[in-house]
Amino acid sequence: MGRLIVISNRVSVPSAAGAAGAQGGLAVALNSALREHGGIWFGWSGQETAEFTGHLDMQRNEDITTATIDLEPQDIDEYYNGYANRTLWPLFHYRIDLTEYDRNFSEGYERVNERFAHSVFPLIEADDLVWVHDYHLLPLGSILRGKGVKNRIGLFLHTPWPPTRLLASLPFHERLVASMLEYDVIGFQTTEWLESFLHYVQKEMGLAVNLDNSIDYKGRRVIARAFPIGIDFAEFTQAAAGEEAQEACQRLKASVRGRKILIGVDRLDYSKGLGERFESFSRFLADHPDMAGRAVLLQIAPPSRGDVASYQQIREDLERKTGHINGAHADFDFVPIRYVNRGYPRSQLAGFYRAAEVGLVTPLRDGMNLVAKEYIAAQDPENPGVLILSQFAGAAIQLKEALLVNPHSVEHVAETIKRALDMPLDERKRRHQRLLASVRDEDVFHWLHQFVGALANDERGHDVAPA
Ligand code: ADQ
Repeated sequence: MGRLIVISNRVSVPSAAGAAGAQGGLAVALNSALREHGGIWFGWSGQETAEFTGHLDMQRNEDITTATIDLEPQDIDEYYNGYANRTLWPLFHYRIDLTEYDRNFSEGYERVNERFAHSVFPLIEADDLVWVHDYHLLPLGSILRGKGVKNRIGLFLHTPWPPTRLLASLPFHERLVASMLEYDVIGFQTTEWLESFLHYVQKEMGLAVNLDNSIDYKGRRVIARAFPIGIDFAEFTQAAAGEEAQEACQRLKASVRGRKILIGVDRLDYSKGLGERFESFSRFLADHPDMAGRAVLLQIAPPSRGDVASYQQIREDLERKTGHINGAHADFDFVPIRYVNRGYPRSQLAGFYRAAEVGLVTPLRDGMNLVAKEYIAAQDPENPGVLILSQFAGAAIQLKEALLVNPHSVEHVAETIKRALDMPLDERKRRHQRLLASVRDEDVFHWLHQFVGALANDERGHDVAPA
């Protein structure tokens, strides 16, 4: 099998991103993938340049070779802050109210995808498997095909795939999806997103879907499948057992002086349901006066995409809400919500998870959600905490023994917090055991092998005769 050429919007090696904060799940997973396979990780450096030259900055860092390009300010505005984060991200998270349709955005998106293709093209050798990631780069495969790339090219989408009727509101949606059919493999986090995609292909494009979920299109066969992403379980459990984690766990526990801890860890994003979560916690405190002063919510939320107005808005909303709730429930020696806008090293994060009796993972919509899996991996199996998980996170399909909630229902979440805090040890252990098995068995390497296996498999993906 050839090398892997991984292509994603940003490139983030551990030493550079490390404790620095908003290191997304994608970064964590891809580092593990490249270490195992060798190859190159290509993407945007995060830097701007006055004029795009296509110059590649190649570096080798902790066994991983990266190649990055700089983009022009207009590219960053229109492609990254624009089409990716003001059009596709909200649309793919069912937030049509926040979705902006701007012709400059879509032109910038096309242009930057062209620029990515132009720069990565010389790096691709005959046997390489090309693996494109996420909503920033949906048309990249078809642009590479236009340049004559015959390699196997796969796409993995980390976000949900929206229902057909929502996607149909996107101008030129047909062109975007048709370009995706130039991949050999298209991977989704769950069968729910996969089914939405297949529905679109059938209803909007009039294409037939074969029994194995492959689609024959213009003489090629593309396979669409669900590949649920996982965490680096071994690394994470090791981090959780380490000294730094234990110290973080003890420090957090000491700081709450015997109170119960609920934890939330999310990028500051409107899709994560933070406002609803804070309100649910407030409702829980109001409904259970006996719990007043006895439970603390630690919400860690490093800011992301701060150049986009909806992210500035959610940040302001949450600050206001935190102040309001703390004002209503605080006492001279107690603040119910600790709201922290910074990143932590993974070992400390693991310690915080372990200290918490309840993990609150309540996104309104999420492709998968790795925090839910990290919370489970970090628990003490002899005295585990309880995971409260949104039914709208992709992870809910695998983590059925969590307490599944509707994050929009403040009452339901509030009641579920009570139930979690009251749950007897034997039930907590029983649920945790099953959750742990799933997080352990379907880890990031499982995901990697499944996807790369499907991508490398010529038998299932070979070209077919034009219809
Ligand atoms: P994200 O939306 O970023 O990822 P998630 O899967 O929860 O969401 O991953 C977040 C990662 O960032 C976790 O590994 C978490 O530990 C880390 N993190 C968050 N806050 C942190 C902090 N303050 N300090 C340090 N680390 C922090 C996207 C999709 C998800 C999908 C992933 C992977 O939106 O649905 O699960 O990609 O495919």
